[in-house]
Amino acid sequence: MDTYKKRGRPSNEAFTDSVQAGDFSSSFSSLTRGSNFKKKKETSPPIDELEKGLLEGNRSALARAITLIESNAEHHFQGAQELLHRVLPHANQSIRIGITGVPGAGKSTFIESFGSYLCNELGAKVAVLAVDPSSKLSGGSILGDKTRMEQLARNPLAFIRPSPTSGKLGGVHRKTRETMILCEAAGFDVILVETVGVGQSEVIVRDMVDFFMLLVLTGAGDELQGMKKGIMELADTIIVNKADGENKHAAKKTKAEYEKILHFLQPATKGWPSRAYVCSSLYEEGIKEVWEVIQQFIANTQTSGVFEQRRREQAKEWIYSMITDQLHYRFFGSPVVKEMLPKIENDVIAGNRTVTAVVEELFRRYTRE
Ligand SMILES: Nc1nc2c(ncn2[C@@H]2O[C@H](COP(=O)(O)OP(=O)(O)OP(=O)(O)O)[C@@H](O)[C@H]2O)c(=O)[nH]1
Ligand SMILES: [Mg+2]
Repeated sequence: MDTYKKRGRPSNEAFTDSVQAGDFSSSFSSLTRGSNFKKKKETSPPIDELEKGLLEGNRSALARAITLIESNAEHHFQGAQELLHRVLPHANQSIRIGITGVPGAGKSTFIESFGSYLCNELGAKVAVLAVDPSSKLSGGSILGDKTRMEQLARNPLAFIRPSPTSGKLGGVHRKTRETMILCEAAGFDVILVETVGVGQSEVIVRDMVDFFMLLVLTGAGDELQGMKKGIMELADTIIVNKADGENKHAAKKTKAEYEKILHFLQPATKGWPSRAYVCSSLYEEGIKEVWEVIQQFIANTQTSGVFEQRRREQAKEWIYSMITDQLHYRFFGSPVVKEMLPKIENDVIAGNRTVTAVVEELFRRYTRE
């Protein structure tokens, strides 16, 4: 997989994904403009046009389709699902890569270098998504990401999308997975998902990608102590970033220390012993080597069948996470639960009733609703 044959029509338009999540009406107005479009109450999105644009690899159609997926409005939900249904046969063909690491590890800078390498050297179409459950505001991390991926954002083969926010029709989880489908349908070859490794998000992302990498920094002694073994067990490779200037030597030492630990851990992917490497995202050193590791990973796991097996398991896992999402939103959104909760809290805090008893009653009333 040295070079990429372009699927769909290559798109030469400049990166235009400036639409904020939730702002759907303004984002698709250009599609309806000129077609007797009178200001009426919000129209259903033009699914046919979105589908066509998407399959042609048109990035503004992709941006609008993602906005539709991200919309929390009920009347967009059906359209979004219809669109997904139609493009589903064109999905599933990209390589999905997750990148995690503590804030400041250099994830965005790595993606800038790595993504540019894939686009410029291999002619690959690269989509960048972010999962940031901590971001409450729509497009919370776009500013940081766009300034740190300036070069990539201007690349005609790249597409960058900030974190979606959650809402009653499903959380960040659903939106990111569905966004991946849209990107694949639009002919993107590689999907990079950035997530801050500080909580649950890395587990969520591990469950939606083929290859998962952990970016770390030098000064390992303390960090290695503090780092949860769990996150290392999720990683298919550990990359010690910022291996440049005076830090180069320390980075190599850190790499050796991580390798020692990895040796004792259960590999994240069956049959693939995770290794550590160094790179400098800022100076674009070691970037090509990371891609070589990924290629090797793909070749190995495709041969062994682990690649396909993981995708099948992920699809199954998706069902259950959707169910959990739905239960959560329906339960906490129900009027009876909303009404009962404050009183129940007081009762428990005051020691008048047990938690088991109140939760039991809550569910009884909820299911009768
Ligand atoms: N010297 C050096 N600095 C780097 C390198 N990679 C990133 N940096 C710097 O480290 C800082 C943080 O980089 P980001 O790419 O924003 O880190 P991040 O992991 O995406 O951070 P969050 O998105 O906030 O979690 C920036 O000032 C970068 O310029 C590198 O390879 N070498
Ligand atoms: Mg970042």
